[in-house]
Amino acid sequence: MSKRMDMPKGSGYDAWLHYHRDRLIEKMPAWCRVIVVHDTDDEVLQTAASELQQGLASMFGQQPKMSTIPVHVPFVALGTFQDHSCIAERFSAEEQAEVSVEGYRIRGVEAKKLADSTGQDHDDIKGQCVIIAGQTSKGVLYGVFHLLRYLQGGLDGKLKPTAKESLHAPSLDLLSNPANPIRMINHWDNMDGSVERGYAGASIFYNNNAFTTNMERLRDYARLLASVGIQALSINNVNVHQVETELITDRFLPDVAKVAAIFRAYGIQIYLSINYASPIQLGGLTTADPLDPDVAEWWKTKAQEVYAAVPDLGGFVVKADSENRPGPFSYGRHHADGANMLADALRPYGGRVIWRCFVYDCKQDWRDRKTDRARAAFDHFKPLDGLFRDNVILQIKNGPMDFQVREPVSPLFGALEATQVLLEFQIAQEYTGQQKHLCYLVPQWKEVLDFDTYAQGKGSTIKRIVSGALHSNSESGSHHRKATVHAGSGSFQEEPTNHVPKGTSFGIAAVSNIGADTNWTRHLLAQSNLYGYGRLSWDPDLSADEIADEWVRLTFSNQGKDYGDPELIPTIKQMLLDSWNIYESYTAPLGVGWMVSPNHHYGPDVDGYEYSMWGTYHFADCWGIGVDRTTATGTGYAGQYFPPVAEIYESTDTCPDELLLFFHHVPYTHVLHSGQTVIQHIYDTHFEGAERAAHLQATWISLREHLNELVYEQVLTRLEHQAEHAKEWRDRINTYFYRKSGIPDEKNRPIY
Ligand code: GCV
Repeated sequence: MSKRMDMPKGSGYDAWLHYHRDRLIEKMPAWCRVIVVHDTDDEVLQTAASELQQGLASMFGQQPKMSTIPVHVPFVALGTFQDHSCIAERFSAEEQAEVSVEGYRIRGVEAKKLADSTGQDHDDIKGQCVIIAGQTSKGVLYGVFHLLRYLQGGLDGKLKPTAKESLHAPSLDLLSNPANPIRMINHWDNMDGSVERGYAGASIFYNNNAFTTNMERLRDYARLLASVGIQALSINNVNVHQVETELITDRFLPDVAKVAAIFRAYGIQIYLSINYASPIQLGGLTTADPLDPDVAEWWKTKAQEVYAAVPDLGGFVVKADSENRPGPFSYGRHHADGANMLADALRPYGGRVIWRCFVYDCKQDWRDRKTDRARAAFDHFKPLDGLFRDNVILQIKNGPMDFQVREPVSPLFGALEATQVLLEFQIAQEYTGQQKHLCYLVPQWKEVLDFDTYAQGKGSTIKRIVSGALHSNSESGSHHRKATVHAGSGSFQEEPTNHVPKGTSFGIAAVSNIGADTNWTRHLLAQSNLYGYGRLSWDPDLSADEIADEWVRLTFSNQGKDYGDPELIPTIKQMLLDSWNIYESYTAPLGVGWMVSPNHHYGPDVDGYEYSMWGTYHFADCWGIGVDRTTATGTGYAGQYFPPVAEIYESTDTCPDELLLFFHHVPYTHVLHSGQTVIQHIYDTHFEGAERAAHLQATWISLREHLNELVYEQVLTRLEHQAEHAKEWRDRINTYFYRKSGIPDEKNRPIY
């Protein structure tokens, strides 16, 4: 059994896996007393058995026995259909076929039925048995975590807190398959121990330009991730600096291999972010030109070395030609040239290239009103559709800008018809309060996933695009590229790649929000975002409410004091559900974004980016505000969407209020669909937002007697800060727009 770090109760270290003893359950259910798992070398299956054993022991105060053969007492058995006949015989061929590679089935059976149906010698089993089955050991591991969630009372948010009835095994009968083949977390950790946009302490992977020796912490992290179905992890920042460039050399590969081993046991494949200019920096070449044969050869040799050290490395993540990082543009080449060259090097080992589409000109001239950063990803990558190798995946941020509290969905989704894509979210709250403010992001992610692009008619939602479902169903995914690429950019290869996206290299990635703080996320309630991201990437149909409900139950049930208060769970849940809207209301209005202090991105600074060269304007003057992104008079960005979405955004008559200023420049007196003017909306939302932030704090205080003191205190400190800071936001924004517009607040509230 793997060792875990011992942390005080209430520290938040165990997160949603605390498995507290439920005092309502007097004794362990019979079927939990023996775990049947066949003798196996499969590490992930061993992990699954060990997790189940530890979880049950912790919840019921009694250590289940392990058995490698079926026993004559009730039991819980786990294994794959293929390797475990005692498992396979519990499911029909059709039922087995319904389980996908990483999916699982859990079934409770009356022991009597078990005996009847098999005709085997089980007649003397009394009571119930539970079977956890998958096609692969990873599926079984996810099934184990599901069962443990169930026992903690949070099964998919659909159960009441653990009651005796829910322990009745035969009531269990479920199938669960992940919607997304890739469910990934990206770390922006640097080897000096810092984390780019990290708000929860130092890196858990590195310090002082070396790998951590604290493998227990990494293992505990792997558990958290696997428990919500994460199976891919990039372990270093996409901005690959000098030392990190050497991660793919002998200097660090033995360490990478050790980390890979920790995560492998939890079914998680690791990836490395690489420096596109490595052939120059490490190899002494004079160029990193993707079409230079020496460069291609250098990468082939490098891939051989890397895979000798870590044979199951997932592949490379690449940020190229973005924010001053090197890339193929320096050589007059396209991104398909760059990505394909790397893909060819990784192909013999089954490796993938995850190529980021966050490519834009960060040195924009404000006089040029046609250049628009929002257009950039589409303009760069749409013309390359169909030209990427089948082990290249394009990673696209959810919006066209950069993880703002509100922005539209990137129009590149759906526009790429013959290219595999990963959607990129940011769990780290870079622009959403930096884990000092409460901002449960699942509702925002749900809006993105449910957004209908109309790429192939109604129902072409983002969730169907990123899971690969839309491509599998469509003709468009199967035709090869014939179109000619426009843009005057050097040596474009016109050959089609014979690539047919089949749905295995699609999914979701997200920037991590964890660090070395004891509770992982600094703001304890921000753990809900990590949990929620995992659950949503497994099942995008879960609602934000269901996920919040699960997380709150798993985190706050049985904290030791809460039996008396039936309101605890719903109250904390409501705080989460309200929080994104609250944060949005006291920060940048109506989708305009970017009113934060430059560089560190925290706190109000309305003109912070207006007079910088990064191209993130709001164009506020004394008459109006907003960016004209229409095709008629603006940058043309609205035209990157499919109809009818393009038309909806094109006109102020149909553009949704919350995105009005993203798409249109309007006078302050413009009347919104809500009936308010833009200026009055700004005042109202900012006054209300600050009040609601204060209410979050008051609500938390009202729960005090029902919470563990450590938990109470750590969250309270954050909420106090948020309430104060929300006032600062309110005042800075309101005074700015009052002074710009000269229009007073209808309700005559104090604006300085
Ligand atoms: C890793 C934004 C962030 C950067 C980040 C970049 C990216 O610009 O502020 O810190 O760099 O996005 O996603 O590459």
